[in-house]
Amino acid sequence: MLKIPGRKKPIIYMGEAAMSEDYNAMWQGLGLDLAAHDQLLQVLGQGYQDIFLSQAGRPQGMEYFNFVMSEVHGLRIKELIDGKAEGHKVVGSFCVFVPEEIVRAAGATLVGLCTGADFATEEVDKYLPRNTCALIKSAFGFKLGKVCPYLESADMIVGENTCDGKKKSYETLNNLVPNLYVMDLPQMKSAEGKALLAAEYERFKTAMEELTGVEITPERLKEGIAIVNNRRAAMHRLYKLRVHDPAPISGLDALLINQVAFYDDPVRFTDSVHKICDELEERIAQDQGVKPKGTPRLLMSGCPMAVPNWKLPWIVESAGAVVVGEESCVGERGTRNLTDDSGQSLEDLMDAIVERYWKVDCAVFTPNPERPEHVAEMARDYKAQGIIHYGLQFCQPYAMEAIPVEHQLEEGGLPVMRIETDYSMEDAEQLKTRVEAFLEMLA
Ligand code: BJ8
Repeated sequence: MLKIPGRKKPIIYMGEAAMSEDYNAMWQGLGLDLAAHDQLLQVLGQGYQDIFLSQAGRPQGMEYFNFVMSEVHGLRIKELIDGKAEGHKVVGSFCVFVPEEIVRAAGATLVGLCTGADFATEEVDKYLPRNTCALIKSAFGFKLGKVCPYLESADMIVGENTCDGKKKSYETLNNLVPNLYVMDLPQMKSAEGKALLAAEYERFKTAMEELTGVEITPERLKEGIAIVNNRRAAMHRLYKLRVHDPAPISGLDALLINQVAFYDDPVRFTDSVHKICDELEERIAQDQGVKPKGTPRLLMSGCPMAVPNWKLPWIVESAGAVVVGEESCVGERGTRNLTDDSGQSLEDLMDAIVERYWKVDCAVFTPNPERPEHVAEMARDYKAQGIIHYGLQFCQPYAMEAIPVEHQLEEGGLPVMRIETDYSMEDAEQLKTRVEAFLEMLA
């Protein structure tokens, strides 16, 4: 077991946390199936040990993120529940289009909902067609299997109309949860589309005020914007440090930090990101890296990777490469651009929020020319030698977009490997072979 300096209690990883009695009453109170939940935590704990803790040369600052992961179903949930007792509502989301600035302005907390692992698959098959992407199935699996304390703590669950799979599955989810709020989103970046986004954010603001009983004033909205912007700025600092060769942090650890951003307290998280950045700057000054200089550098692009979806970066980095950036909603697509906080009126600040989210280049938009440009820009900035386009099986938007993205990037001299996979480990060996062949081609 690891120990955080100055912390009396040793870190207990997810699997061991399940064995402790500390949180059982809390989990039971949330309606979790304790046996299934213990089983989930054991598997996740083991995966975490094997994938993350086995890495050599990790920065010291990762201990904080180890700790958050060790308590992601424990202490963090307790914090949320304690907050609820003081009147702070919890809002769960499946998409980076849910404007956290507004949630925070209403004194509530936004959390990402579990969508990165298969669970209760037989039950899920009763509700969703087999050819549904793993991310949507996962959300249902965690609900049906009663193993997600975030979902069960949420006072409101926001489902957004993005891809057809999500949009239609929310009709079914609505029968499984008592508190689903559906946010409509545009499909085209037209003036009408922007007006829809603005109207939906306005409707969401009213819904948040009703949920919390808090009036969203310009001052409160500015505060909300500042908290979220600070976290984004910290992530931008981290991303910039990954430009260096040798890479000061592994892609796996950087992905983990991106994932933790969806769960952790944003202010504490921001401080911890800056701390690890200080350490990485020292490493860079001494030309130290997690892998030797000249290690092949890859960019990942495509579908979001939610906790505990670590499969592909793990395969890539085990094959001898380093992932230097994520063009993903759990990565730069989700954090790119700050919200302008210079406005004084509610109207100006709400407009600024719309402007910021309007730039998110998710593949559900048609057309979506910004995305290949962003991928190319990131590949150049991070000095990536190749790009892995990652799509979840049955994800039409990213599968469709992968082909033009690949053509455009390859025309610009950037090699692309397209991978479609799911959350199972069945194709791990095959993926490893393909990744190794891609790396040989880059050499
Ligand atoms: S803004 S990427 S978080 S929608 S993988 S469920 S697209 S079929 S997740 Fe996403 Fe918001 Fe877009 Fe980002 Fe559908 Fe594809 Fe499944 Fe997906």
